[in-house]
Amino acid sequence: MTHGMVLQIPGEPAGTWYSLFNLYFSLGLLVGSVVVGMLLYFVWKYRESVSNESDDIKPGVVPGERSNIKLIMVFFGLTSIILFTLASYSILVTNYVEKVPKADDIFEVTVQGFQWGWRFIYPNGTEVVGEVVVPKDKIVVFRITSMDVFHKFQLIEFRTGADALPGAFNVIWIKPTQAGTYTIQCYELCGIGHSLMVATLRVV
Ligand SMILES: [Cu+2]
Repeated sequence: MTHGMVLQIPGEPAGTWYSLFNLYFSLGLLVGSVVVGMLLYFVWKYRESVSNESDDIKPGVVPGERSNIKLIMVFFGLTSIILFTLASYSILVTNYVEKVPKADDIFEVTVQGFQWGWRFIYPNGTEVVGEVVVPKDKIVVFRITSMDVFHKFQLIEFRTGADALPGAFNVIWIKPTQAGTYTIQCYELCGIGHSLMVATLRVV
């Protein structure tokens, strides 16, 4: 949920996804600032009026021995560190999101997608279509399948979801930390009623 520019994080794994986004954003901002800063500096430094008088750079002439191996190695090193950081953290986050965390008290709901709606089956056997109610501050697991064609079960605000396939179960998890009402939507074109294939996730 966004209210203006303030982002409300409803729980996990959305919080962790945002931390990954923030890492990419900060490092991208850093690299972008350096590149644009250097670009502007060189545009100023090697502008025509100066280079004609005091510098050996001439338009259309390749300069001679001007490479600075130390500077090149510094930039190579910094680039490697940045790329290694992004790659490692991306792998950690992906593994974290894909694996249900260990917990004593897991709330598990079975999800059946059908043309065109979502049916939820609670641990005690109760079946409800269109709305699922789950507890706050607990690991909630969704076992997702389909009764007909391919669908995709997506918890939009929680930034997670999985394909709903007939004859198979896909498992996702969330840990809500904010009570509220959230949107479930089918994310795979599944027929004429696809856009109406919404449901509500209520965290209490
Ligand atoms: Cu669908």
